[in-house]
Amino acid sequence: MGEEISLEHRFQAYVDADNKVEPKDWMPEKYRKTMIRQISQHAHSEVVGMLPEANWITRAPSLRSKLILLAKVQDEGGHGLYLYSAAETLGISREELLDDLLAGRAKYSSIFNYPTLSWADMGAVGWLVDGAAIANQVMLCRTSYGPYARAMVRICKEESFHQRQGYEIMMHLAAGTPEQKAMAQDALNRWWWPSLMMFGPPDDQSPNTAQSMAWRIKRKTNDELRQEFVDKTVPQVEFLGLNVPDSHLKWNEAREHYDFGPIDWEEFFQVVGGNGPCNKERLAARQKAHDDGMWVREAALAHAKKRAAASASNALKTSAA
Ligand code: FAQ
Repeated sequence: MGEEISLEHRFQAYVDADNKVEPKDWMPEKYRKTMIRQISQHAHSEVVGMLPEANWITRAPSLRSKLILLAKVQDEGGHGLYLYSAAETLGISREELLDDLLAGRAKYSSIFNYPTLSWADMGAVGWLVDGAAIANQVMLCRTSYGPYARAMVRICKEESFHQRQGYEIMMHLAAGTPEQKAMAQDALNRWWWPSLMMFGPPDDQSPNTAQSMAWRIKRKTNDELRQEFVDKTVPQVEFLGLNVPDSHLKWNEAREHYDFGPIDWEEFFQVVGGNGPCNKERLAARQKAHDDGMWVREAALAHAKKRAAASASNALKTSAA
């Protein structure tokens, strides 16, 4: 018991000195569980996050926009893979992580439970959702768990491309016909508040923030990041000639930040609890992809077994010779 406490003190001093924790280092069990929780939720978000956009690949308005959207969605699949691998370094298998997702035990970002109703939503998702993801993930490049921090560096570079892809769509629509501008405004209206919710509950209702800040998993709180996102994004809305759907939004000279209206946390908790507009559809799509891919997993395993048996028999022959 005393030894455990002194290990915990040493661990805290180690992260306080800004060192990275690596998979084989000693870590408190709660740190390991927190990292598995956060990294796997993040991986699930990337993979489920492919679905709202995949909806528009076949309906992209030009070959160029289709290619770019395809590349973006493919990047998200890649982010999911790095992140599942990072989670696996903590001693959990990919099968367990996926079982938790498909059984509804694991969370993924609330944002992906909203529908993508028009092409302008591809603009709003890239601009706002990836913009919010970057705000959160730039901080995570300095998170204390080494494999997660390193995965984040590449992911952030790709997210910057995604954010520009979205903003470019919004620029075209906002400078287009009155109907196109109205589409852009409608998408902004629907995605603004859910994007602010992505940062998680307010700090005083966030059970994990204090410990995660102490362990340098999180470097900024949910409210700090949300404020940064609003401050950065409002001028981008103004540049587009659109309006933020918030009558309380106002620059606060004294704080040097925008004040913004109350967030509907009841809606957030409903969506996180499984009752958002698309939760069931998203999980059903993941379950179908998992079932459809079963033969690939089985074939890969059978092939790996065959190769292992062949190399074992070759090794036997060599040692007998
Ligand atoms: N949705 O105590 P906290 C992307 C949960 S990637 C659902 O504040 P924490 C790329 C939270 O898990 C987007 N659940 O928790 C892309 C906790 O529940 P638990 C994903 C949420 O962990 C773009 C409970 O509420 N990014 O978008 C949400 O300290 C476009 C209490 O919350 C990441 O995952 C939410 N929004 O802070 C892909 C980044 N917020 O687990 C495709 C990594 C909170 O105790 C298209 N994650 N909850 O049962 C993080 O930075 C943190 O986990 C937070 C939450 C900030 C999300």
